[in-house]
Amino acid sequence: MDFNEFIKAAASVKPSQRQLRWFDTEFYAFVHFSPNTYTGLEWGTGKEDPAIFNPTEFDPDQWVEAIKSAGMKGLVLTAKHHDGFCLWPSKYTEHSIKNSPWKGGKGDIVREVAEACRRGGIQFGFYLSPWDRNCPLYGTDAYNDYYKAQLTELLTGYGEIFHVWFDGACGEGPNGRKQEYDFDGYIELIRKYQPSATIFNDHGPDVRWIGNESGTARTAEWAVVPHELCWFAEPQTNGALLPGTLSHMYNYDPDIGFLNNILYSKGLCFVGSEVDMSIRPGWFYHPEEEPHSLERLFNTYLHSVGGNACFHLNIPPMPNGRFDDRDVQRLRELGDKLRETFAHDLTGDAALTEDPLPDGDTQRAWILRFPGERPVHYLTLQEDIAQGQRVETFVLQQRDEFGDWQPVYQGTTIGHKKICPLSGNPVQELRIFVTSARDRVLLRSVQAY
Ligand code: FUL
Repeated sequence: MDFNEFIKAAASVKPSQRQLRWFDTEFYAFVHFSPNTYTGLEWGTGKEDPAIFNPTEFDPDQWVEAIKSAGMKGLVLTAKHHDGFCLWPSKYTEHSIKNSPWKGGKGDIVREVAEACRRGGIQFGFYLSPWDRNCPLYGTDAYNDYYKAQLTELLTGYGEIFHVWFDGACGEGPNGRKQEYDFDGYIELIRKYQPSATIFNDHGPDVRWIGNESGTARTAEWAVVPHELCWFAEPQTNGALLPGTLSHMYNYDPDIGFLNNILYSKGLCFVGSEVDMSIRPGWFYHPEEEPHSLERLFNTYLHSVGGNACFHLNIPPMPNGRFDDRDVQRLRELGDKLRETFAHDLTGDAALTEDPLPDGDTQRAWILRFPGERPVHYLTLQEDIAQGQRVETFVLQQRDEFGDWQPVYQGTTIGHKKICPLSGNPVQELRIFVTSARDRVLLRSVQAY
């Protein structure tokens, strides 16, 4: 295999249907709710008394309404966090809401949230923490069976699931033992019962962790990554171009997917990244905390959804089971800001024509011409990633007073979506110049706001 063949193979690593649907979801909510909501902890001990869990004003419709007001299209609930407490009446443990005072032990939070999502027209998913500080089986093979039995309850009893979230957290259980997780077995079960659900994990198979919880995305974000990082995903290329071994790589490395790394990878796979962050400092509710500023959340949106990733934003309910009014207000403000910014696409009456270049494959350029001058604050580009992710670098240009093209934005990757902030000064023509790519560049859309 020569260099060109290798790069073309990398450029045609493709997402599955479920990954394409996940990318189009773009922005969805996380909800962290457990005994921690009542104790103020972030990681429960597993010894909490179920009697403390009593959300007397629980109102999942209020959650769904607030989530929708921000423009989010799904909700992922902590069905079980590290403390092992189940928000549904699992047959396999007593450590659940069935021993709480809420609804006399007859309630099911997972069911009510799933139904509220369906009523509200958003997708539902769950987080089932593999780390369990309550289950006495933890640290033995029998725990994997316990975990799979719980997974099966959630996969078969609550309708369609869009996203299943696992983290890699693996601490000690109640007996001081650590667990070897049977992720292959968990994944097999999810594929069996919910084949269209995407699976999040540090190492794939479908979606990977961006590498931090502060909402920081990379300048260049690749969804085509070494199998050495995402070993639960299927490799789609066969062998490395260069001898040697890929250096150790983890989710928080800055250059995942870069050329200098992938040349040493024995197989590349498609795994997009998720930016997960809480609206407040903690994942669980702490009354003294305030929601992050509108500006910070809006910027995180621009860098995640607009940076070839999805944005998974957590909102923690209060002990009474409702979202805090401060969070509800911030979500509404964020939604208003996003609607105001991206409501009116200016390309409706514009012409997009190709500006032929000698290479014409890995370098392509288009000119976007408006009938008159338009104030463009954001230009949004999408690659047709169903065919693979290809663009390495691009530049946006505007004509100067002599009619020559001058750069106004320098970009790296595009992928599912790139949102490029511009000055907002009136402009009649913009040139999109892809300066390097791994194979023929295919755009899915160009929009201006
Ligand atoms: C991590 C957990 O340890 C945190 O408590 C939180 O749930 C975060 C989203 O994932 O792995």
